[in-house]
Amino acid sequence: MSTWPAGWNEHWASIWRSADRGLLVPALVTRIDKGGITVSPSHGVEMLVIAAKSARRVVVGDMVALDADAGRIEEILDRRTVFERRSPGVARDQVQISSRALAANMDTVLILQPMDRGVNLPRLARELVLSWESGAQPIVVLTKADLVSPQDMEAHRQAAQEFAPEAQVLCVNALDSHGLEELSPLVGSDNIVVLMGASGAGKSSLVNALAGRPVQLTAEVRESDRRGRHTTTAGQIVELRNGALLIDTPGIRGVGLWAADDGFEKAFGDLVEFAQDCRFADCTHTIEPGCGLLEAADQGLVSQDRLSVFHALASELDQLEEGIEVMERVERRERNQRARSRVMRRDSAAEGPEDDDDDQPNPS
Ligand SMILES: Nc1nc2c(ncn2[C@@H]2O[C@H](COP(=O)(O)OP(=O)(O)OP(=O)(O)O)[C@@H](O)[C@H]2O)c(=O)[nH]1
Ligand SMILES: [Mg+2]
Ligand SMILES: [Zn+2]
Repeated sequence: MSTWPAGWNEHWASIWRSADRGLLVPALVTRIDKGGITVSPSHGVEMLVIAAKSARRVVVGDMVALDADAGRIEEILDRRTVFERRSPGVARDQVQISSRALAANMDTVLILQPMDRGVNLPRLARELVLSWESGAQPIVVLTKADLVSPQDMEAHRQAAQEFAPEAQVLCVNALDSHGLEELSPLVGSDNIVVLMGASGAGKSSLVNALAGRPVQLTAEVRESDRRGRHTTTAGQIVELRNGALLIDTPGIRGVGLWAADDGFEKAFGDLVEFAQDCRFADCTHTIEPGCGLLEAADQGLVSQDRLSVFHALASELDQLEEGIEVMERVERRERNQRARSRVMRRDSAAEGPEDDDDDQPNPS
């Protein structure tokens, strides 16, 4: 039995050596659910632990420093990559804006979309922006190939590829191992691979197919609206025989963008190139004459769908940025107010009648 957690390598070893962590031991976060945080300090060993306040925002895939006796995570080691989205449940116009990490340290993000419902291109674009921003390599996996005709499959593949010019797009049938010929080699040993996608997209089915055995629960999607049932409720790592680590995630409904300048530029790299031909430096690519992007669309080099998703996501990112600025202003003001009122209290205490410092015996 190895004394290191799965996924441990020279990268982590050198981070570990860079500080004195005393008796703490490294561990991999393998599962997070309502019951708590599960970590693995070495292959085959799992323990339920809590997290110190500073390590509260731990996610599956994190490498941590563990106080094994106390059963407490003391530190999250610097993440190599992290998939973050905007925190759900916060109205868009509200001042409070925050992000939520879903997984860390993965090399690859598999973005799953089922073909039987038709590929949701706006959603795919969001998932690509966040994946590129995470620092990991995205691969688009269109699932349920057995439920569509070969012609439809090819059409879906092409549409997805237009939205993912820099990523590989694969079609799979997770219920038949033949459907995985293209994908399996991409899930190599020493790789950490996270599966993202809506509930019912087939994430757990694909984990089972890649593992070659049923390790994750799966469930039928509802007939009425074709929605998934949120069968997977926790982020969870599954280790494959070749040593690859798969992170199965609960299906997420909305994919709110989080600050993602680099991710956006990467996801829309082809359009950014056309935009370099725009006559005006501040072109909004909507009505301007001499707009490189609109010209490309006219020539059929960019589809109208993609152009409108580009505009929608760009303005969402702008709004997000404005919102964050407003929030920071408000926070700064509140901080200043609190500091001022502390000073006032101190001043009035210093001047107040109950101040009888003079009567104290002089310590010197
Ligand atoms: N025909 C067919 N059905 C599939 C395929 N992949 C998944 N399914 C079915 O789709 C349903 C949902 O699959 P799951 O793997 O549970 O989906 P999930 O993405 O893990 O969903 P959540 O855990 O709710 O987020 C199940 O009934 C699967 O059997 C596929 O490639 N072909
Ligand atoms: Mg699942
Ligand atoms: Zn333009």
